[in-house]
Amino acid sequence: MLAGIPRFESVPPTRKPEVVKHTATSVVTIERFIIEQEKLHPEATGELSGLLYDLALAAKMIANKVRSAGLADILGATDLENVQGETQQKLDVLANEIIIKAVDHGGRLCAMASEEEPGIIDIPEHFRCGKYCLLFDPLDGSSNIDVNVPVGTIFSVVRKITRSNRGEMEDMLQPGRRQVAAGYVIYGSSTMMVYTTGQGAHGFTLDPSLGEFLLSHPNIRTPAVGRYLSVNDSYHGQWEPEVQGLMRYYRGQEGGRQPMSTRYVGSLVADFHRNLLGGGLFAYPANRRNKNGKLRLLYEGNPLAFIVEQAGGAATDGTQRILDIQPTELHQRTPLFIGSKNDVDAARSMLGESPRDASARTAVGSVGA
Ligand code: AFP
Repeated sequence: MLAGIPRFESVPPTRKPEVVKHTATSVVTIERFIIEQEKLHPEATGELSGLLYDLALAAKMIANKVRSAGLADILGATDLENVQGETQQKLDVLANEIIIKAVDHGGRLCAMASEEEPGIIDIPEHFRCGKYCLLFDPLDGSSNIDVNVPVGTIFSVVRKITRSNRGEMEDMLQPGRRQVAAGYVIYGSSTMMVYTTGQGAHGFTLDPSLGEFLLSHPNIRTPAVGRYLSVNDSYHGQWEPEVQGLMRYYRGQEGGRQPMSTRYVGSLVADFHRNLLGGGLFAYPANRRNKNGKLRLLYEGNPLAFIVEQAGGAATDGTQRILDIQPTELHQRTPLFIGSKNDVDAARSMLGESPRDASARTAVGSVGA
């Protein structure tokens, strides 16, 4: 059953608040919801709304491919490697193409960047350029595809800041706090798209019989204290001592916190989505081999941080808010601690101070549950 009634906050004073109502015969499609949100901004040109529809369409096309992955010849690896030196899965390549083709011609974008491509993806010459840049991870967690584990698409939208017609590197390398929209799609037991334009985080479930995303999770709020801890424990021996201490805190072995339950899919969108709805902390800390962790700031950290903050949660690299990091390169990696606010605060408290400062540890006991 579809839940709740979204209430829009800041509305222009001359207009009554718009309320999208669910009744037995009235459902709220993602298109309708985007239009209602756009009305809250009298200055809006519709370009961002158009881009979000295009992304929803791309998501439906990818969902379709993911669903039939075992039937068509699209499982398994290609003989290509992406820019991170990782083997590209066939569905990764397909999802990348689907997104590019869904958004390159609408006149809304001036440039794109994908986790699967080394540099900026230009808008073809014969298409008009718009004022937004799109950064995306077409299919995250793709090493899980062959074993039917949920995977996801993640996207981030920023406004062009340079005067050039086509987007430049400077446009792409903006801190996450400048995002105008961000979202993800999870291809799981159902397909869901969650997005924010800075007015809350809202979730839509794909109704396969209608082929439409319908509002199912308006105004998502994530619990302040998490139940789940999502981290790959096999790196324990490679973590710095303060990260090891933080994990002991989450497990209730130090600092008096109620122990968290471990849940790790190894597919970021799946882990993040569960924690967003149920409360939890996802961590991918730096380790001795990967000094900046594994996850990418622009395609994973920033969009998910924007969403989690809109839902009342937080995200840090351990020393600063993810959304405040000034990127220096497209494929930059970042340590990531993201999820329930009190649990992220514990990471800030324990990791932001000098590792050898004993008082840092005692301070943590007062944070969290
Ligand atoms: P793949 O896309 O190569 O499967 O990587 C997935 C991912 O980027 C992210 O979705 C997971 O949270 C993380 O890597 C898992 O990494 P570990 O296997 O090192 O735990």
